[in-house]
Amino acid sequence: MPSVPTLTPKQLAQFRRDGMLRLDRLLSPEGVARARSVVLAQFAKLGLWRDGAWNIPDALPDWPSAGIKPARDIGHRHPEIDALVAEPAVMALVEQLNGSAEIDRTIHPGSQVLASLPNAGPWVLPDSWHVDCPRLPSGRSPGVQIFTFLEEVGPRGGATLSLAGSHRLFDKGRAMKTRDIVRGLRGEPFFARLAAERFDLADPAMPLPFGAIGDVALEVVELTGRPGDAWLVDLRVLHSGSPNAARHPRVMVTRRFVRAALVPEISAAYGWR
Ligand SMILES: O=C(O)CCC(=O)C(=O)O
Repeated sequence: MPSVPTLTPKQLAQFRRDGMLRLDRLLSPEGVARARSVVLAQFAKLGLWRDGAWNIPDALPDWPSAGIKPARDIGHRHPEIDALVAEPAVMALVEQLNGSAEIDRTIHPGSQVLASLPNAGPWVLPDSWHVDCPRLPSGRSPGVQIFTFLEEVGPRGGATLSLAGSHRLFDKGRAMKTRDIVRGLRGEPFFARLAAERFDLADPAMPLPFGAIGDVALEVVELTGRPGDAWLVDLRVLHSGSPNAARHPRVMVTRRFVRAALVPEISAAYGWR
């Protein structure tokens, strides 16, 4: 990956269709190493990282408990983590997807660590689909979210799940928050299947559900990857945490890049003054 990449027409078309795009080795190994050592130092204070290896207790949490609260146990405001998700390569792609360099820093000010201890019995689909920004009456995308990895996250390893294609649902010319979107989806057979059936999908070879609502193709995608890989995801895409059936913690970092020009519309959609 060049230091300041540009998305190809094929990648842009994929992003428009799926609302998400995976970029291998987007982030610098040095930046990843700095962020990883800060986070592992926090895990070490909790006794979960010792002598260069995970030290996982026998008694594990049960999903949906993650067994760790990143805000409390790791903290979100680490310059090394902020710097990782603001590397020039990231900012160049965010600008290309957002259509502007101006990022709002009030609604989602900084980066966030996403972490969970192994916590799965049978691996089941979560039922907490949500969006982090409302649908806007203009139909425009509020922005882009990056997800990246400080440890390798494989299938069923607690990755964030995203519903590819869901950014193209509900272009209804009105504001919709998560509650309205989920209510609107309830009668749809595909969504009812996601919400009601508690599949046991522990075998990573089993495909996750895919289907359609009207002419919008949808697929549940696990945002898996290795340190340095990243996913860029349209902020309209429905997503959720998922159980971690791996033997080690899931450690990811995310940041939401909200388009500054849309803050008035987002504020109005939330009903803020
Ligand atoms: O992967 C997770 O723990 C959930 C991430 C999420 O819901 C979010 O970024 O809004």
